[in-house]
Amino acid sequence: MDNATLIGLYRDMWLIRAFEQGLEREFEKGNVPGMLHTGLGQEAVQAALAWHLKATDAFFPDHRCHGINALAQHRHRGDGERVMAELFGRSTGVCSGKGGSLHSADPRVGNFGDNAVEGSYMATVLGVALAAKLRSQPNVACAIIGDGTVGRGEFHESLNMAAIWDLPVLYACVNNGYAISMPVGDGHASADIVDMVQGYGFESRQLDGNDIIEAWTGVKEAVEHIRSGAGPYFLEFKTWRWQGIFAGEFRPEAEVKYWKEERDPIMLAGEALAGRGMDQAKLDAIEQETTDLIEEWIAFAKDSPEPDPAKATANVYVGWEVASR
Ligand SMILES: Cc1ncc(C[n+]2csc(CCOP(=O)(O)OP(=O)(O)O)c2C)c(N)n1
Ligand SMILES: [Mg+2]
Repeated sequence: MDNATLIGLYRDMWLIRAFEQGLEREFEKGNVPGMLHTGLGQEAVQAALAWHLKATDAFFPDHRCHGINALAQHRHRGDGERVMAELFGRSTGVCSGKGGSLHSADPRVGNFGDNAVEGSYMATVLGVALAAKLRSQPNVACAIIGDGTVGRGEFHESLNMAAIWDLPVLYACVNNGYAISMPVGDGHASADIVDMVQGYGFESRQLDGNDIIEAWTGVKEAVEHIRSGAGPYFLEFKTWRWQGIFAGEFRPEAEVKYWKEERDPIMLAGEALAGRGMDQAKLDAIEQETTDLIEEWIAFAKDSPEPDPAKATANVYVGWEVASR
């Protein structure tokens, strides 16, 4: 990886972290409605995916994917602040404030949205992939899923159908060690998800999800494979999320310390850049610039009007409006 790419990814990871930390702060103040699952600690996975996916591809984000949603919006439309406004439930949001965290979508940037039923888009992604294949488009349809999704029926139905129809699907499995507080090895037949995928007969690889160079290179190879028409590809990113899913969740103290202090993906990328001769002042400037940009996005969201109640049913169902409500 050349220096310019590594610096670009370092910036993207800081953008994600600043986005999530700003969001978390505002959530704690009561300014962000609904629930909040952050992608803190998993920035390298999202930055690597966002780098290689084009606006003409499709990705289905999971519940921790504000980062890739914001990066795609920022990169392809120049309006990342509209993802922030969506999370604040404001009319300027990408879904006019109706989507919030879990339903934030904008197909113009390739974001086909999440929903509250974990694993459901493992089925939907097949349709998007089949459409690309029938139209002979070199597009990738990507499902970003947590390790918890592996226990759902749709997971296996999806992998089987992608295999027999040779569909251009990229499965990006974020194995962060737990589904709520269930360790992966307790909830699934194998703690290494790639081992379970072998039987479907297509390419699969396990990557260090906290090493941006390994994650970026792995996604690059997978995307090139899919665009060439060679069929589906499964990537398992081994990583760890900083946030427990609820306050009472138990994870051993030594484990928390290890992942935060020794395996922070941004810290590791900073060390790699320092090893290539980049001075600390330049790294600090990237952190400051991205944090300042996110504060502008938060201010935009806060200054934006609440949605008009008269439009509550607009764009919910195609061609169906309840004007009287
Ligand atoms: C079908 C379904 N079952 C249960 C839930 C409740 N739920 C929300 S997040 C979650 C855990 C998901 O774990 P994982 O996929 O590993 O993602 P992580 O939160 O670790 O990133 C569960 C069980 C849900 N949303 N949908
Ligand atoms: Mg998990």
